[in-house]
Formats: sequence, C-alpha cells, structure tokens
Amino acid sequence: PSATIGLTGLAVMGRNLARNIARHGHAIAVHNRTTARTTSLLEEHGDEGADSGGRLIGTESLEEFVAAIEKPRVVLVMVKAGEGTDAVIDDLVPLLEEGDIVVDCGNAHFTDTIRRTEQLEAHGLHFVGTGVSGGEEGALNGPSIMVGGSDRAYERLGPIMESIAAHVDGEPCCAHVGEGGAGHFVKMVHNGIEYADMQLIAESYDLLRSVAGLEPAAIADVFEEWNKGELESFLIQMTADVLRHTDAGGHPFVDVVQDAAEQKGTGRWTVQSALDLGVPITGIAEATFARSLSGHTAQRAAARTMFSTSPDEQRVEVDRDTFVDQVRAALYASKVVAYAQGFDQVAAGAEEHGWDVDLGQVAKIWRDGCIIRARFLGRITEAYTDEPDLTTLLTTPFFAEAVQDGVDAWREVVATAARAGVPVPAFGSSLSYFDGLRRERLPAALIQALRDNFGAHTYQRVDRPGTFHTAWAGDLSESEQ
Ligand code: NBP
Repeated sequence: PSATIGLTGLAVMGRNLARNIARHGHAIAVHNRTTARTTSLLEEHGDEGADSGGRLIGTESLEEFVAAIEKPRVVLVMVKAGEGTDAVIDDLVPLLEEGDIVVDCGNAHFTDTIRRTEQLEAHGLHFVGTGVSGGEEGALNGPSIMVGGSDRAYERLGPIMESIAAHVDGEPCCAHVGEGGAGHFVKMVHNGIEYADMQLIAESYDLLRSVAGLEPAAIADVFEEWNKGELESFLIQMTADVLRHTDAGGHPFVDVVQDAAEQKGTGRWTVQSALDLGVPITGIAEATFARSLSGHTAQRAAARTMFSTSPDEQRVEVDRDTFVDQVRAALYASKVVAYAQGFDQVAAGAEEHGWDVDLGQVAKIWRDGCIIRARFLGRITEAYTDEPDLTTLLTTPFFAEAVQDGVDAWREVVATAARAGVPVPAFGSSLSYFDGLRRERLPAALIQALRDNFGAHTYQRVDRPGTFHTAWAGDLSESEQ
C-alpha cells in the first residue's frame, strides 16, 4: 500500500478535500462510485501535491481503493448524507480490518452518527463523525474541522486533519471536540448559528433599505464600515460584496433574486434537537421559520392582497445616521444572544450524551475556515477559558457590556421596525429572550396557576417549600401534595 489515507466521494467537497490533503504532503487514495469523477480529478489535478511530496492515487474499485491504504487504514467518506453514507459503509465494512478508521465528513445527523459508531464498533472498526465547514473553498484551502469519535482514532487522524485545516496564529481550526456523535452535533449547531447570523444580517439590510431609505450600494458601504469593528466577519464582508454586485442588466443583484430562502435541513435539525433538550434557541428557531415563511409564496400573495398598505402609511421618520448606528448595535446585541444560545445548546447536548466538549475550544476552531468565522469568537474562547463552567455567555464582562451598551438602540430598532411594519423576528425574539432572562418575575407564575386550575398540575410557592394544589372547582382551599 502506498497511501497514508483514502477518500471516497469525489463530488465538489470530496474532490477539494482530497486536493488539500495531497497539497499537505500526504499520498491519498481517491475513489468514487462513478469512476468518471476519479478520472477527471486525476486528469485535471494529477500533479497536486508534487511540490510537497503528496499525491493523488486514483483507484477504480472499492477493493483496489482499500488495498492502496496503509494499515490501520483511515478512510474518509464524503458522499451525500443519509442513504449514500449507509450504502458506502455497507460496501466498505467487509473490506476493512480491525482497527481501521472510517471517517464520515458529510453533513450527517448526529443520531445517525451515534448509530453508525455502534454498528462499526461491533466490527472492531472506529467510526469518526466529522463536521467539515467552509464549503467548497474551505475544503480546498483550509476548512474548520470538528472531529468526533474516540481519542484513539484521533491520534491517527488528528495530525492529518490539523495539517489541512485553516490556521489562526499558528493554531489549527481543527479539534477533537468530543466522543461519538459530538463532531456532527457541534457542526449542526454551527449551521444553526449560521442561519441566525444570516437572518440578523438580512433584517439589518431590510431596515436600512425600507426605513433608512438606503440603496443596496450604499448599504454595501455601511456593511464595509461595520466590518472594520466588532462585527468583523466573513458573512458581513460577503454581504457588502453581494449588495454591491449588479447583474448583466445593471440591476442590483439582490433585487433580481427570488425572495424565497431554501434550506437543506441543518437549521431544522438544530431546532428539533433544541426542543428535545429544552434549550431556548430563539434566534436560530426564528431564522429557520423566517426561511420557511419566505417560501410560502401562495400565503404571502393572499396576505399581500388582503392587507396591503400604502407606503406612506408605514413611513417612519428617522435620522438616517443615528438609525444606521442603532441597527449596528441591535445586530451586535442580537448576534451575541444567538451565539450564547448556540453554545448553551452545545453544552446541553454534551451533557445529555456524555461528551466532554470544551466550549472555548469550539469557539477557537470557528475563528477561521468556517462560514461563521468572526473576530468576536476569540472573546468567546476567552470567556470559557476564564470560567469553564460558565452559566451563560451573556453575563461575562465583555458580552454583558456589549449588550448593555446596545440595549437602548436595540429597543429603538425593534420598536421602529414594528411601527414601520418591517418584520424583524430574529431581532425581536433576541431582545425578548434577553428581557425574559433579566426579568425579576415572569408571567410563568400565571401559567402555573392556570395549569393547576384546569389540570391539577400543582405548583410551588415563593414563600415556603413543597408542592401545592388549590381546589379550584371546590372550596378554593390549598393543600400540600
Ligand atoms: P453530494 O452531497 O452532492 O454527493 C455526491 C456524492 O455522493 C458523489 O460522489 C456521489 O457519487 C456520491 N453518492 C451518492 Br449521491 N449516493 C451514493 C451511493 N449510494 N454510494 C456511493 N456514493 C454515492 O456532494 P457534495 O456537495 O460534495 O457534499 C458531500 C458531503 O459534504 C455531503 O454530505 C454534504 O452535506 C457535505 N457538505 C457539503 C458542503 C457544501 O458546501 N457542498 C459543505 C459542508 C459539508 P456519484 O458521483 O457516483 O454519483
């Protein structure tokens, strides 16, 4: 065998990941169900890695592929998540030997990863669910890599993955985030946060355009400016680039794209998991529902016809410069809330499944390579380093100050949006979440009273311990249960 590692599944992601691995001096065996993809990769990039001692080794059959890899083998699988992954695993298992490591780099659901881990461990094989973020470009030039599975598997796999990952200050954006399905769980929440981030950016754009009356090119300038401060991130810069772009006819690109956002499912998975875990990730949930609302074109058309308003009716006078700055503050505060919620979910998932996840390290490996890469992730790492058992990121000095400084502007923006009829589900729900957390007394007390009244669900009192029920249908006496 001449390859130190192998990769099967050579569509856009697998092909770029294989090239990245070869460039880093590794001899990698490559395979694809349809051989034409393998042939074209070798034709176009056959000399990849020649400078560094790496190379791509093309193989046709799965038998030839497995035989080309040194033992214990590391086999990366980069195929369509779901049935594709199961099919490849079923074909691979009979060809592998005890101690070999199968690494699923696709966007698997973490519960599938937990199932597959058990399935492969029964054969004496390691299974490593690994989240790879950064899209096509990241796969080629340095993604962010979230590795699950056992410590033992990471000893063999880790050095290769760390070498091909993005790096910040010499540190790789790759880590063994936890055992079993932890890699895919963390990747799922990463994608959920990405949904929230994009929704907040979209709401900011809508407000700057609809309320402040700025044109896309001017909004691009605003985002460019924001990218010089605390909001500096890949998505903010990309927003400036997209808003500046015009199509061949000279129209702002953002005006010619249909306004129905699609989704592949990771946002939905994040929300489903959060519901199971009981973690209020309101920012991610609202972002996911906002995408689904945008896609309900028939309902939107019906509602537009029924409830259309004249533009004058919704005109709200604002001082443009002040408003732009208020939107910036609202965006930052809402973003802090969305990330705090995402990290709460990772913590809850880790506890539920018994994974030892270092949240500071998770923030660290998201600083580059992935879609949500941002300057302020360094602050999250610092917060968890100072206090590993942090209750919520919101109360750490840096973030508390950021939210407190922005809260007046945040309220102003949400109120202005409501008056102007501009939907801001992510801004609004993040503010409500913040207010919900900081409130001395919540109306949850009334809910408890109602539950006891109609269902005898009992309640606790503020003034003494115990569980109580009031005889609502009888003499209204209170009894201890
Ligand atoms: P796709 O998700 O489009 O999958 C295409 C690949 O799966 C091809 O190699 C195809 O082989 C193979 N495949 C299928 Br489909 N069914 C198979 C089966 N039954 N047996 C063997 N191979 C099968 O590719 P992609 O967009 O490169 O994504 C790969 C993985 O990476 C996915 O899990 C995706 O969710 C994840 N991911 C993608 C991105 C992104 O930006 N695209 C980012 C991060 C993660 P064929 O050539 O023979 O049809």
